[in-house]
Amino acid sequence: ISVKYRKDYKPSAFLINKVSLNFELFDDYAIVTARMMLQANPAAESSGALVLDGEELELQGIEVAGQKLVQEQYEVDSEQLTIWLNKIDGLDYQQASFELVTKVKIYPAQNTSLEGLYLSSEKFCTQCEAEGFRKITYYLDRPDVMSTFTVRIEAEKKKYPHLLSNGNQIEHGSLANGRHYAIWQDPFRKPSYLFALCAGDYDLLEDHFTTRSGREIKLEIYVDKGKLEQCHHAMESLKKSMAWDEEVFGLEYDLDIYMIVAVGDFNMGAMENKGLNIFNTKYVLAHPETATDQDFEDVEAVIAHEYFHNWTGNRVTCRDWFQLSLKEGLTVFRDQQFTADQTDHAVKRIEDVKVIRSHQFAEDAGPMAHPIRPDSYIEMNNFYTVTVYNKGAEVIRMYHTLLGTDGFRRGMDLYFERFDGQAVTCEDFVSAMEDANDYDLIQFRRWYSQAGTPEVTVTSEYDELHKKLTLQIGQACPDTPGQSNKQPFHIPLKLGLLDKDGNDLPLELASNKEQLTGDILHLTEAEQTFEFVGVSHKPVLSLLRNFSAPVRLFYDYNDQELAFLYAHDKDSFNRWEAGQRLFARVIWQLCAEQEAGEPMQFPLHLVNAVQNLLSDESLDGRFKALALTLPDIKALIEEVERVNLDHLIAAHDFLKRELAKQLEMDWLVHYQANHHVGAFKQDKAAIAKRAFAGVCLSYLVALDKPKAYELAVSQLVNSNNMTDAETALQLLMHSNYSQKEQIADDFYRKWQNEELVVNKWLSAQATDPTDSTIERVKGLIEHPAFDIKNPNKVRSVVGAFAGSNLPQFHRNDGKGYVFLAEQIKQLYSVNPQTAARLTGAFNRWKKFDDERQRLMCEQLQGILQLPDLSKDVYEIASKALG
Ligand code: B3K
Ligand code: ZN
Repeated sequence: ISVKYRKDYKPSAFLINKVSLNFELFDDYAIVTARMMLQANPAAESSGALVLDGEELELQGIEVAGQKLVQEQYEVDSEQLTIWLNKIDGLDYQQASFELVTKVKIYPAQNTSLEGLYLSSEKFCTQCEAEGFRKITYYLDRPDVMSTFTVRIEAEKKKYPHLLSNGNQIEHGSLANGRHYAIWQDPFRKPSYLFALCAGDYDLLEDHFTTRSGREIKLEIYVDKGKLEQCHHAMESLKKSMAWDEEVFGLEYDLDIYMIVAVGDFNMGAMENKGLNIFNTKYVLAHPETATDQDFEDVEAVIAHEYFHNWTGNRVTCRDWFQLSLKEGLTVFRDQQFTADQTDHAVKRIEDVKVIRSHQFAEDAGPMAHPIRPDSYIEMNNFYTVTVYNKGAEVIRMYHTLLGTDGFRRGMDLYFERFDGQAVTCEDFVSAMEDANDYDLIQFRRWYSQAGTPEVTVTSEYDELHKKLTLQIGQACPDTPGQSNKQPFHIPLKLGLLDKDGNDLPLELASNKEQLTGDILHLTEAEQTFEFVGVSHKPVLSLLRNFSAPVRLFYDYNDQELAFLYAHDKDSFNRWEAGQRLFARVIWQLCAEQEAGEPMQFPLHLVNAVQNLLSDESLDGRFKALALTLPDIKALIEEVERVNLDHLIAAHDFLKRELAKQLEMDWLVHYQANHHVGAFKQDKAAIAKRAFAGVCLSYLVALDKPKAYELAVSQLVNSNNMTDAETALQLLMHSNYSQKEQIADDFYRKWQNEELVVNKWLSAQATDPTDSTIERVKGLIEHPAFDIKNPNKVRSVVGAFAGSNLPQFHRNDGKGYVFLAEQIKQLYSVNPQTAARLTGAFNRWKKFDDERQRLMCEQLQGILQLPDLSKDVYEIASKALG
């Protein structure tokens, strides 16, 4: 098992100027012939050996410069093909380009890893990022080797009427034996990871988009037969994304055609292959009867994300995989801004921060902690992480905060001007931002090199006499594997000082005025003192507004201040945040009471705070839904060194139930006012009402009363949309409702032919926190709806159980851990990537009590003993054990 290091980067010894691929597809195998023009790289040391990547390929022949190679001229092992160029007569590879032709045989029908070329419900498709192209043909499979591709595909016409690849189709025709072919040419140079091929019999939705310079682009979405009705939202989302990128970033689409193919078996969400995106069906198909409002938003966001990659990722790509955040952090930021523009900025911000707090903070504090630009990896696929993606997006957001919208745009413009058509580094991006704005980002660069979540501690002192407010602010970043003694970060801390009516007081520093720009305080040192003058009276502090940096903020708020911010802060994010802090405080207090052997006491001051928010007519329903939802247990776990999980869960449940009881009438009134029966609408107002009604219903169901169950059952049975149906299904499945088995059976019977809905059914059961779930989940694995080869199914059952069912996964008897390990064992050789994701559920074992730690480590050790363990799972399990 070998480790790859960022510091070892060397330019490729050879370049590929152009490549033509010929695919002869058959049901049980494929022949791939690759013809490429190679050239020694003038920027690299020359060598007589041409080393190509290739895995799981049956080599059938090699020719160099027209000569068939014989055995002494090359060497093949399980990962590489080495050609001894200096043993080829008359070849002056240092002076002139030369042609290489290879022919290989591969077996797509047997490829369960879903990487390379594989079959998914009788249709061929590919997934090449990060290093899957080497499972298709011998190649220099690295992102800094860019080439133009011509692709010929031939297959049986009846079974595979559509033959697709990147770029434009330049030719097609019929062949003997019922076969046909198509030839595609992509005029843009690209790395192999952006290559794609699809072949099958699909339904096709066609549309077009006119760019602002007047070019007409063909838009095509290919889906499984019978799913056309579920594609319209994806198409609308694509057009919106195209328009948004022109408007906000001045970026136009470059080819004449943009295709999306939806497949049911896919390891992740989607893939941005040039001109031919391949998507998980989950992020294409959406119809109100089968998809929730959240699904609609997710489809729109992923369509946008992949579309935005055309510039941030494809036109300008990564030099090496350590630079992944160059394209991913930036593209996530872009899709977040897009979604905010389509929906609501505050709501979107809160949702994004929830992901950071529940998942990224955990990763950053655990055994897999890595900077957004990692320094090393064993398996690159393990580094498509919330850190690289979501913390990466937070880092991009900080440029936006520091430089402003216009400054950020200037930086982006310069980035494209300098690097279009190239494979570059994060450093290149920073320097474009820096140069376009004449702004010093020396210290800011530490966000790329240091892992861990910075902790910012604030204390304040108000001087009534001189109308001065002094803030003492410290920052520190915990050690992470392989990194200690971190340097201070440049942290933009957005803040407000609220007067007693909730208005923002003007901000002015007594000295060092450059440390404050607008409402952004620049933290740059381990300890700093900021003196604000002209502060007319003692303010309430609103700190880290809009979550202006991915840090943990410590400030000793009291309950009154939090309630005040919850009611008045002009920064909606911090309004939500104040509520979360208020709830969290209560939960930790309830834990302390249990620790002390005392009964839990509900603090009545919460009733008023919640009631005020509940009835605030000026607030958006989605915001209210978020502000009334208790903090996620996963995020709470990250607030403490070690957790007594049983107490935490009991406290969380207790608070939910008490709030439900104390405000029973309010929940009911608001539920009835917002739950809509009648014709389905999906405008902003209707979506907001559904979200708000859903949270009200969740409190009602927490009462554990027949009347409340009746409401949920009636919502489920009478709903004409999946948002209401899924909310009710989950609430019932997670409750003590006596007839939930019946509910589950009816739901399945109704939706058994809609795979994506069946997945909701699976995960609603897998996340049931009650005791019988473990047995039920074992049953689900045997259910005909389950298929271990399908990652969506695995995520819906095993992923949901281990990731979102804390009470049952962390059962005292260890059965939850045994179950997960058992599934990893079944999966690691079938699909290493998905198995590795599941293994990550053990990463936070150090947070728990001794007995749970022991039980989790036992399973991790067992996993490490598995024969022929994939390096994907090995990396996660071995790092977890440290
Ligand atoms: N770039 C792909 C992710 C590829 C993951 C490879 N294991 C999707 C995306 O981020 O848009
Ligand atoms: Zn991406």
